[in-house]
Amino acid sequence: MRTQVAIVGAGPAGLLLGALLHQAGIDAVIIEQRSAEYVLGRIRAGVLEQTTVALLEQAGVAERLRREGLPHDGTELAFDGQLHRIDFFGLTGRRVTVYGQTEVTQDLMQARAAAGLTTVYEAENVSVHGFDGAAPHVRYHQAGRDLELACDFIAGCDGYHGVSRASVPACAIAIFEKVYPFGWLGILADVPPVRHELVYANHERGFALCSQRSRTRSRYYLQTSLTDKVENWSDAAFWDELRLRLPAEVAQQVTTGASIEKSIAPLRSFVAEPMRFGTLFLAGDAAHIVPPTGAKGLNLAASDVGYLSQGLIEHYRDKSPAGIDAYSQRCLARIWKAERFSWWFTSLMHKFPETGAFGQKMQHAELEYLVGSKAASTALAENYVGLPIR
Ligand code: RFL
Ligand code: PHB
Repeated sequence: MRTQVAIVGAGPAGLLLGALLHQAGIDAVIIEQRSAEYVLGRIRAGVLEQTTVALLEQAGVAERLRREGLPHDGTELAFDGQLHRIDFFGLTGRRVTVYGQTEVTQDLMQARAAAGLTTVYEAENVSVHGFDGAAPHVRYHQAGRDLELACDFIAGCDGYHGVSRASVPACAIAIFEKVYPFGWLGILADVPPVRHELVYANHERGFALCSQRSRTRSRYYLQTSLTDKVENWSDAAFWDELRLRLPAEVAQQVTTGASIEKSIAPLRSFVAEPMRFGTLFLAGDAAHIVPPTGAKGLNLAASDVGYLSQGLIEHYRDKSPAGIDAYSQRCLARIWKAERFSWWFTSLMHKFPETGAFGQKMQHAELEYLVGSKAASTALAENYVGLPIR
């Protein structure tokens, strides 16, 4: 088999890249190691920046998002038993849209199937080759056969644990990493959200987040220790702990119910530089991870493939290497700003075992400054709604 762009991984980065290239008449095949059902079963991000929505529009997959996405003009911060609203729209003229990663993935998969584009699911032993020379290709095993996909370019959209970044010689790549001393326990339940907007709570028992997927489906998170296990948390224990970490007026309004999904995710900041190696390009979680506190992971994956599709379109249509040559630098400029914001927001909102009383006073002073100063609130709002794509 031969294609112009071989995409490894059918997460949001790979699927969106495939859709953007298809709109431009560029041929791409996606190779994914899991089944479509497995990919759709992963519950992850829930907040889209306007730039992500614009890319989904450009890819021709925003029809349901326009209908079902919930526009949010702000968010609430909770500390000291009080709620403080950050008015994104008033401060920046921009808003975010609440629409689950599962829905984005489903819309992209459906559009791909309707257009008759090839996605190989359940490919085993996927490996990438020849990206430092003239004959890049992807090898994989399926239904008892060894197969090869020849291509002009490889897009490594295979997430943090993928094969693409791991195939780059260690001497050619620089890794920057910070691991946080806690995780997030998440629960999904078919109950109406407690507030109209998201609530980020700093509490002495640990961070809590009230998020949502729709008017009838809620997503809640609790900061947990790294050694904690999902099995230790009954639904009842989760709801009790959540209510303890929220201001009384919010806690009283929480509607509880049976969980549909419950999982613990570790928190990490991670960047691999550069993001291009010959004809191999890394995009999304394959190149960087942010802690989820700023809701940036999915949005960065989208902006990466926005830049990559532009570069590839310039290569094929205008015969210009400018876009693909600038890819890594353009992505990284935006990524590091989102890394900084996610690290800062994580540091502000969580209980850190090692900071002690002084660290807690600093957090408190910063929270008060943040909600009391228009300049500080604007800096939060501007980063949360998403920095511009240049
Ligand atoms: P994905 O979604 O991980 O998709 C990568 C795809 O590549 C496949 N794959 C391979 N395919 C072929 N060959 C191989 N060798 C392969 N190895 C892997 C995988 O099966 C998968 O289908 O990366 P992508 O597309 O870059 O998208 C990034 C986003 O998914 C990610 O940034 C966010 O979901 C991060 N994230 C969250 N972000 C938020 O903004 N808010 C959240 O609440 C949030 N929760 C999360 C998250 C990420 C998590 N991970 C990675 C463990 C919760 C979790 C648990
Ligand atoms: C989510 O709804 O999953 C979500 C929302 C906001 C975040 C992180 C996760 O900052």
